[in-house]
Amino acid sequence: MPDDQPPPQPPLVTRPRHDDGQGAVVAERKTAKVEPPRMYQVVMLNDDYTPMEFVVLVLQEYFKRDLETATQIMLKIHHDGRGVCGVYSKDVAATKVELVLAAARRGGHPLQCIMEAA
Ligand code: TYC
Repeated sequence: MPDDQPPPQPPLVTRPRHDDGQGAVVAERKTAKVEPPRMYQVVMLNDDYTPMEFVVLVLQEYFKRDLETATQIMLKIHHDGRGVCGVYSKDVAATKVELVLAAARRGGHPLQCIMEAA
């Protein structure tokens, strides 16, 4: 299903109901199935220039990680090339990416951050 589309409506069914003696027919819609919202992981990418301390600060500030967890995530990114900072609804993930990129720009670092469907 494309991402921004509302979920498809179930078909309208018409069936006779409450015979009121006048031949009334009531159209009803079966209860729509509600899907849980899609979630998105915010992924940070490694580079050779952004200081490790800056990445740890970003993980603490924008992803609410404690120092130890932030350090582990930073080292994972450093070694594997990428790492998940957190998983959020679409709007929250997009905002986090913007905030991280803005902070990196302000600091003059090439840090890259993306979001991916979880
Ligand atoms: N590789 C960087 C360094 O050695 C550290 C780093 C970690 C950069 C994670 C980006 O997302 C990143 N200074």
